[in-house]
Formats: sequence, C-alpha cells, structure tokens
Amino acid sequence: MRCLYLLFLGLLLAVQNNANPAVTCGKGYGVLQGKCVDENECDGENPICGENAVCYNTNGSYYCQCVTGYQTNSKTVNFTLDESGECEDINECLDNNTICGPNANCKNTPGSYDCTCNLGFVASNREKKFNASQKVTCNDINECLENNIICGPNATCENTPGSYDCTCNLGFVASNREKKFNASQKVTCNDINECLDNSITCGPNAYCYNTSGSYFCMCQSGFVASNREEKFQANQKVKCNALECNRLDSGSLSEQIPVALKQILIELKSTCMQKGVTGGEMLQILLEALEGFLSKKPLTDTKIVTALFEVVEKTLPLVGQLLDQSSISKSFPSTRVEMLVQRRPTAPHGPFSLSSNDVQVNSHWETAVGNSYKGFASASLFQYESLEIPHVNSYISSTKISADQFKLNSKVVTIAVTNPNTTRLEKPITLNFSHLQEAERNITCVFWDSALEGGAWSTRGCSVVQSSTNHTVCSCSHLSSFAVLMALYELENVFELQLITWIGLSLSLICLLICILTFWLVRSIQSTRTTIHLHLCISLFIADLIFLIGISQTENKVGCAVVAGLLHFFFLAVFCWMCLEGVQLFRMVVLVFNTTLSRGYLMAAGYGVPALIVIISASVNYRGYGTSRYCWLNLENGFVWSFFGPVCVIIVVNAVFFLITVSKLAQKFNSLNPDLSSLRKIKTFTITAIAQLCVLGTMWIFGCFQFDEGTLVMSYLFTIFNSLQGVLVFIMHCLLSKQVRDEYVRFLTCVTTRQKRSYSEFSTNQSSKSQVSKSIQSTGESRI
Ligand SMILES: *[C@@H]1O[C@H](CO)[C@@H](O)[C@H](O)[C@H]1NC(C)=O
Ligand SMILES: *[C@@H]1O[C@H](CO)[C@@H](O)[C@H](O)[C@H]1NC(C)=O
Ligand SMILES: *[C@@H]1O[C@H](CO)[C@@H](O)[C@H](O)[C@H]1NC(C)=O
Ligand SMILES: *[C@@H]1O[C@H](CO)[C@@H](O)[C@H](O)[C@H]1NC(C)=O
Ligand SMILES: *[C@@H]1O[C@H](CO)[C@@H](O)[C@H](O)[C@H]1NC(C)=O
Ligand SMILES: *[C@@H]1O[C@H](CO)[C@@H](O)[C@H](O)[C@H]1NC(C)=O
Ligand SMILES: *[C@@H]1O[C@H](CO)[C@@H](O)[C@H](O)[C@H]1NC(C)=O
Ligand SMILES: *[C@@H]1O[C@H](CO)[C@@H](O)[C@H](O)[C@H]1NC(C)=O
Ligand SMILES: *[C@@H]1O[C@H](CO)[C@@H](O)[C@H](O)[C@H]1NC(C)=O
Ligand SMILES: *[C@H]1O[C@@H](CO)[C@H](O)[C@@H](O)[C@@H]1NC(C)=O
Ligand SMILES: CC(=O)N[C@H]1CO[C@H](CO)[C@@H](O)[C@@H]1O
Repeated sequence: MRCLYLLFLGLLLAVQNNANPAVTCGKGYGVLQGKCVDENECDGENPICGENAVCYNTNGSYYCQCVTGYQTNSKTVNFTLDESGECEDINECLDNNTICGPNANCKNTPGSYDCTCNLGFVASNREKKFNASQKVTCNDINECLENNIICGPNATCENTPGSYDCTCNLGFVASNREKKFNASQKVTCNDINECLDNSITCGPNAYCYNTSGSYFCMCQSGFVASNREEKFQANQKVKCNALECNRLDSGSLSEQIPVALKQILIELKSTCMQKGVTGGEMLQILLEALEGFLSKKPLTDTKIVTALFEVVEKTLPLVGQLLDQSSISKSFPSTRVEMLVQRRPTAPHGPFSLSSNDVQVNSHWETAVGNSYKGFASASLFQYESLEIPHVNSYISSTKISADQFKLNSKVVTIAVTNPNTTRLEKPITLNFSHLQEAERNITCVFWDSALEGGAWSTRGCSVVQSSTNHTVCSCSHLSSFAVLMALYELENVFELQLITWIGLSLSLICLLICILTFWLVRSIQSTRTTIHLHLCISLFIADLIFLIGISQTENKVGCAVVAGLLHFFFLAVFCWMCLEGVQLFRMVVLVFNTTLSRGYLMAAGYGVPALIVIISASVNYRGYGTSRYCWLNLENGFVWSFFGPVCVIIVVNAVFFLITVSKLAQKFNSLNPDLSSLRKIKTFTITAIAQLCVLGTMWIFGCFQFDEGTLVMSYLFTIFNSLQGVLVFIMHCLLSKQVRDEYVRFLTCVTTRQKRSYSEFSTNQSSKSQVSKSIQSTGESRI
C-alpha cells in the first residue's frame, strides 16, 4: 500500500515538471531544453581535483580519486570537493621499511619507489631496480669467484656477505702489514725469509733454505735427519745425527779380525758412505755378506766369533738410523733379523717386543733410547740360525766350566739398540728362548763376554727367570757389547765318567770272575759262607755285565725294560746274599750247632725274594722299567722304591744281625775259656761283612742321587763305587783271607813249577788238601 502511494507521488511530480518549462535545477545540474541535466564538473578548464588525481563525474556530483602511489593527507584515495583534498606521493620506503627485502635499498619516487640491491649484492632477476611485487631477492656476490685474481698472487680470497677479504698466504706478508686487505688497497703479498726469523731454528748440523712462501731445513752432509726426510721444518723437532760410518773401520774392533770379515766391513763402510743409502740396502748387504762368511766353514776361533758379533753389533744401529720403514724383517738361511724403529719428535716409551720363531725379546723403549734421545730409536734382534761356535769355556757364576760340560741349547742372538750405553740397564730385558733339545734342568742363561779369554759364555748379569722343557726365559741387565744369550744344559754322559765306568766295571768283572772261580773250585774253603759269597759274586757279576752293556740301550723300549728288570733282580739278589751272610755269621756265633744251611733254603732266600719283588713290581707297574735316559727304574711316582725299599729293609735287618753278632762275639771273648782262633776268624768275617755292607749301601746312596739329580760329583762317586765293588769283594773275601791267599800261592807255584803236570792231578791234589782244611774248618765252626 505504501509503495503504491509513493509511485503515485512520483508520477505526480513528473507531470508537474513537464508541465512547467521555466524550471530551476539543483546544484550539479544544468538546464538543457528545459530539462535539468547533469553537469560534468570534470570537464572544467582547471582540473578540479588537483594534480595526481582523476576526476569522476557522477549524476549530480563528482569525486576525485588519487592515482596509484598517491593519497590524500587523510590517507584516503577518494575525495570530493567538499573535502577539498589533495593527492600527495606515498613514501613506500617509510611506510614499510622491509618492502625491498634484506640487503636492498629503497628509494622513493613520485608515485612509486625503487629497490636496489646493496653493494656486494645482486638482484635475483639481474635488474638494477625492482619492486616488491616482483619477488626479487638480493643475493651476495661471490667476488672471489667472479674474479679469481682479485687479491693478487700468493693471497687467498675469502667471500663475506656483501664483500670479501684478502689474506696473504702462509709465508707471505702484506705490504701494508695488515692481516686483511681488498683489491682497492693495492696491497701485495711479499715472501718472508723465514731463515732470518729468530723463532725458526733448524737445529745443529742443519742448513735453512728460504723458498717462495716457505723454507726448509736440511742436514749437513754426513748427517742424517732423524725422521729420514731430506727436508724438514723447525717445528718437526727433527735432529740431524752424524752417520758414524767410521764405526765400521776394522781398527775400531777390539780384536784382530780375519780377512773375510774385514772385507765385509769394507763393503759395509763404502755402502754407508754412499749418499742416500737406505737401511734396508745396508741390511741386505750385511746379510748377504754374512751368508757367504757363515756358510763357508765353522768358526774355529773364539776371537772370530767375537769379531763377528762385533761387526753385527756395530752395523745394526747404523741400519736402524738409515731405515725408512718403522720395522723390517729379513730372513736368510743362516741369519735372521727383526728390527723396530721409532721416529717420533718425543722419545718413545713403554714396552716393545721382538720375536722370531725361536726367540722372543721383551724390553722397553727407554732401554733402546738411552740417556739422550736422538729423534729416533731402533731395536733389533739378530738371530744366527746355525752358528757353529767352537768349543768354548763358560763362566757360570764366575766359575770356569770347561767346554765339554755344556752345550748350546738355543739359537744365538744379538740384541742391538740405538742406545750406546747398555752395560747396565735400568730395566732388564727378557728373552724367551726355545730349546734346541728338550731339557728342563741345569739351564743357564749366558752372554758372549769378549773380555774373557778372547770370548766365552758368561752368566754375569743374566739369570734364568723360568725354564720348562721347551723354553727358557732369561733376564739380563745389560746388552753389553753382545747381547747374546743361550740356554745350556749339562751333558749327561761325560766322557770321563764313561771311561771310569768301562775300566772300573771291566776290572770288577775280572775280579768277580776270579772270586767265582775261587769260591767254586777251591775245595779247602767250601762252606755255607763260601756258597753265599759265590752267589753274591755271581749276582754282582751278572748285574755289572748287564750294567756295562745295557744301561744306556734306551732305543728299544722292551729291551730296555728287560735290562732294567734284570738289573733290579740282580742288584736285589746281591743285597739278599749279603743279608744271608749276616744271618749266617749270626748263626755261627749264636747257634753253635747246625751252622750249615740247606742249599734249597739259601737259593730260595737269595734268588726267590728278589724274583718275588721284581714280579710284584712288574705286575703293578711294568712301565716303570726303563726310562728315556737309563735302562733303570723310573724315578717318577716313587717306583724306584721297589728297589730302594727292599735295600733299606735288608740293610736295617743286616745291621741288626751284625749288632747282635758283634755283642755275642764280645761276650764270647770275655768268657772264661774262649776259643780265640775261631773267634778271631769270625771277628774277621764279621768285619769284612760289615765293610761290604757299608760299601754296597753307600754306593747306592750315591746311586740314588746319580739317577735323580744328576749332579757331577755324585755321578763320579757312584760310578767309582759301582765300578770297583767287584774289586772290593775280591780284596775283602779273597786277598784278605789267609786261606785263600795260600791257595793262590799254591796254585801259582803249581802253574809255574809244574806246568807239565796235567790238570787232573793238580785238582785231585788240590781237593785232597782242601778236604783236610775243610774238615778243620768245619770242626772249628761246630766247636763254637
Ligand atoms: C572511490 O569511489 C569509487 C566510486 O564510488 C569506488 O568505486 C571506490 O571503491 C572508492 N575507493 C575507495 C578507496 O573508497
Ligand atoms: C611490507 O612489504 C613486504 C614486501 O612487499 C610485505 O611482505 C609486507 O607485508 C609489508 N609490510 C607491511 C606492514 O605492509
Ligand atoms: C613494479 O614494477 C613493474 C615492472 O617494472 C611495474 O609493472 C609495476 O607497476 C610496478 N609496481 C609498483 C607498485 O611500482
Ligand atoms: C707466489 O706468486 C708467484 C707469482 O704469481 C708465483 O710464481 C709463486 O708460485 C707464488 N708462490 C706460492 C707459494 O704460491
Ligand atoms: C676495502 O677496504 C677499505 C678499508 O678497509 C674499505 O674502506 C673499502 O670499502 C673496501 N672496499 C671494498 C670493495 O670492500
Ligand atoms: C751409562 O749409563 C750409566 C747408568 O745409566 C751411567 O751411569 C753412565 O754414566 C753412562 N755412561 C755413558 C758413557 O753415558
Ligand atoms: C715363551 O714362548 C713360548 C712360545 O712362544 C710360549 O709358549 C711361552 O709361554 C713363553 N713363555 C713366557 C714366560 O712368556
Ligand atoms: C747345574 O750345573 C752347575 C754347574 O755344573 C751345578 O753347579 C749345578 O748344581 C747344576 N744344577 C743342577 C740342578 O743340577
Ligand atoms: C716340547 O716340544 C716337543 C716337540 O716340539 C713336544 O712334543 C713336547 O710336547 C713339548 N713339551 C712341552 C712340555 O710342551
Ligand atoms: C726469500 O726471502 C725474501 C725476503 O728476503 C725474498 O724477497 C725472497 O725472494 C726470498 N725467496 C727466495 C726463493 O729466495
Ligand atoms: C542520467 C540520469 O539518470 N539522470 C537523472 C539524474 O537525476 C535526476 C533527478 O534526480 C533525474 O531526473 C535524471 O533522470
């Protein structure tokens, strides 16, 4: 309803206008053909909106709009006449100070702005100017890459954000003495003469050379840099050491040396004097020369051995000084070398180890360096694979021991180090030697002492740390002139002992044979005692014979065991018969009657008891018979007591019998009516028997040590006693008995005066006589 009313009102107005031609129009309108039309204010003479604005006509009015980059001072773009505004340039650079982004400069322009990259930066679109809408960034220019000679020669360019720095290279200094400069400063980098610099010292025996940008040090001729480099710098702490080739003059050795060695020395010295020779080359020459020398013939003189060791000892430190590698290992048929070299600015310390297959050496670098460090240190192990050393004396604990008592049981080695003063080491070196032959006892560590009779093995300063069957560890407090060490062992079969055994046993056997014949054939002395003597002699004879032939027949194990068993049996039998003699004497003194013993009982006691012992021993431990050294009872597990046990028992029993016998005898002597002649006889018998017991008993006490400890004195005592016991039996039972002596005299006169007589006559004569004496004796015995 309201709309309709308004419409009506509108129509009414329109009709009125048309109807009235003299009309007046409102502001902003003009009259045209009686009509009010919009007046275009923007068409006027003077721009109505002012500069930098665009005028827009509207129905009945207009408005001004500032062009881009402009605005009114009330920060609006549109304004009308009423507002009477004016368009002013916008300062984009002030409005937004990050509008250009980093490293760029903003410059306001009328209606706009320009971004330009700072010095040292370039726009990503490579244009000089840009604006924010272009999304351009300013990037650093790498001046060093754009122009690689920007800093000039001998200088280094370093790019910085927006710029660059030039610095002179090491060894050059900028002409303006500043650290950093740039091309615009016209600075040059000049070479420094480091050799004039006091802070740089090449050290003694070295020259300094100035080079473009640097310098180097060089040893004077005749000197070798400790790091083996030709040129070095002061901060490397290199030392120039004299190369003492003169050490190789043959005159510097302590002994006159053979021509062959002299030639080796001359060759070595001329090699040493060559410029630029290396340790490896020198070592090769030494080893090759020694190869010829050692393979030719065995060394016959200790002085040659001394000289040989000395040559090696003097050459090895030179090799170490000239060696380029830090270690070298060379092996020839007769020699072998292991060498370690340290070339550090500071002295090395701590342990090191050198080893070949046969010897391992443990020492410390402190030992190899010594009191003054030369900038390098070397240690070498020189091994003689098959050095044939002449028989030389040994000084064991300052006692001279002749050559034939000891034998080399390891490879011979020389230890040489840089340190020239090795006569008393602070830390001893240890050497672990492999044995050439298995040996556990009497091992000695020795070194070659050239001060002793031109060269001999000596134990001074060396000791055995530990010794097993196959190895000996030695410790020595010096390397001396020759640090040669070896293991020795006592020879088991010394020739003299062998000789004594042979002569003594042969003598024994002859004597025992005479005894046996005497006791067997001479009727006049037949009695139970004689039977006992006879069997004692037979047992001893067989035992000695087996001992002589079989004691060292160790090759055949079974044979050896049989020999050991037989020895066991017969030596026991000797003791049993000896015991029986004691029993018989006892019976003679105590049991006046029935002094003859049955042969059966005697045999059973004399041979049965030993047989029983041997059978029991063999069945308990048959392996106990025969050892690797002797065909005798094995000393391990106490098996040998199957011999010593019964022997001890017998000796004790015998001793008891003798005591009783002697006391009874004394009683009888003190009795009212002593039968002096027969008592004296028994007294003699008893003394003889006791003497025999003592001899046999003592012998086996030594024998105990002989087989067990193997010391030389015991060996000699045992051998002498053992060899001569037959002789002793002969002396005691035959020569000291008047009866037997008479028989011998009779026999000898028979032989000399009645050679033509037949033996049968002699024997009948003999037997008839002995019959008489026997009856005398038996009555004598039975009377007691
Ligand atoms: C200015 O006026 C015009 C016309 O009325 C309009 O289109 C525009 O949006 C205005 N601008 C501003 C910034 O007000
Ligand atoms: C300033 O200009 C930069 C680049 O055009 C734009 O990213 C930023 O938003 C502007 N800051 C202001 C406050 O207008
Ligand atoms: C930015 O620069 C471009 C190219 O020169 C131009 O077309 C544009 O109008 C400029 N914008 C401003 C806001 O100045
Ligand atoms: C120093 O510059 C000169 C001239 O360019 C050049 O011959 C010489 O090799 C440079 N020295 C070094 C150490 O770079
Ligand atoms: C060069 O260095 C001088 C002094 O430091 C400085 O004033 C100058 O701006 C630098 N020139 C360039 C290109 O970096
Ligand atoms: C050798 O060493 C010992 C002990 O280290 C020292 O007493 C002696 O002076 C040294 N001799 C030489 C010649 O350097
Ligand atoms: C000695 O050397 C042998 C073999 O190299 C080794 O078996 C043994 O243990 C060493 N002995 C010692 C005490 O180092
Ligand atoms: C080793 O031999 C030496 C010299 O002959 C001797 O003095 C020492 O007693 C022997 N040692 C042993 C355990 O046999
Ligand atoms: C010693 O060496 C021999 C042969 O090399 C070997 O048969 C034996 O078992 C070794 N003995 C010991 C105790 O190692
Ligand atoms: C080393 O010393 C400097 C300063 O005295 C000189 O300028 C250089 O020319 C010299 N360099 C050489 C290679 O002799
Ligand atoms: C072109 C145009 O629309 N003109 C109009 C302007 O305003 C007057 C009255 O306000 C109208 O009558 C015109 O028609």
